Amino acid sequence: MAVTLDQHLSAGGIEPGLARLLAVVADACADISALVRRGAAGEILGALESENVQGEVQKKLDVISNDLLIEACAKAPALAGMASEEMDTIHPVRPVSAEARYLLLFDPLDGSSNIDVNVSIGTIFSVLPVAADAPREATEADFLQPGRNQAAAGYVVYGPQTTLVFTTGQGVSAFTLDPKTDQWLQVTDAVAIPRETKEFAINASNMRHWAPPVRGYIEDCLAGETGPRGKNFNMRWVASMVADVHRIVMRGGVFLYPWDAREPNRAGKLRLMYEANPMAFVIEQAGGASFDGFGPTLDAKPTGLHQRVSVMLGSAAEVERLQALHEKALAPA
Ligand code: P6P
Repeated sequence: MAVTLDQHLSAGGIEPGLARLLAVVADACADISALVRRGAAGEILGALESENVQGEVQKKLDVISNDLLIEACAKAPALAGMASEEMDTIHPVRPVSAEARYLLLFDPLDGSSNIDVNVSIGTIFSVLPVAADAPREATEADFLQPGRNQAAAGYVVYGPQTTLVFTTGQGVSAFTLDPKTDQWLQVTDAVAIPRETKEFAINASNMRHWAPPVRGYIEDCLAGETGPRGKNFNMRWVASMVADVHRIVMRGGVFLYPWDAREPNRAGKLRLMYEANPMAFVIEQAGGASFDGFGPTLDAKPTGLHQRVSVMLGSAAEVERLQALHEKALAPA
């Protein structure tokens, strides 16, 4: 009989308030999975008139998923506040419990442009500790911590299977949702990303806009076995970060959404606090690496809740090669 998520969370080694919070997040994601699976039958596809703080048109399921997570997690005693891609400002939990220890950040439905065309999407979440003088009502400043501080992070991918992958800093575990019982059943508690790979994930239509280190790296991969890499590469791009990262978590690879010249004043497309940081924590805990063009993603010092960042993550050997190319480009001539 497979280990259930509840058994895994109560087996010890995870602070009880955090374990309870993770169980609440997982239950909310099981509800989101049921909604996603219904699709058009549930009259929940399509876009709203509204835009989120990113200026992106909101899908009905974006807002439904966001509200579902807020409502479910507000009841978790360990929570002092929440932040979401879909909300301009933080959502303090009121009244704050004496047991409040954590802040929860999430992208409730990442890849939502894929919803209406039935391609995998996902939820990404990050758990940060509250400041030492807690419990008190959370402020936005409490959230602006480097990803290295995370107490937990993970994602749920709503694909052919619904799979939860998360870490609390002691390795990475994966669970699959059994739709018959709504139970999360453990697939592995020791995810390990191969150091080497022959697969990269990037939106190649932006090639002419990339900085030289990224362009050089991809050109070397495309040159194949007769080029500097001495091996042929394969390319994947789902345009749903959760799906692309999950493939890398399960079989290796490298994912890039780097800075590009289309918006030179923007560090990247993806958001640091609730996309890059949680994914970087999972990837590092599974033996991979994550780089933001200047240093490890998890060391980036946040200046804003919705700030964007360049993302290069996955198999360690490839991320190290990208870091070396960036350092060489920055080195004095
Ligand atoms: P593009 C989805 O909108 C997302 O935020 C990530 O999930 C995904 O990796 C990326 O944007 C896709 O961006 O420019 O290829 O559509």
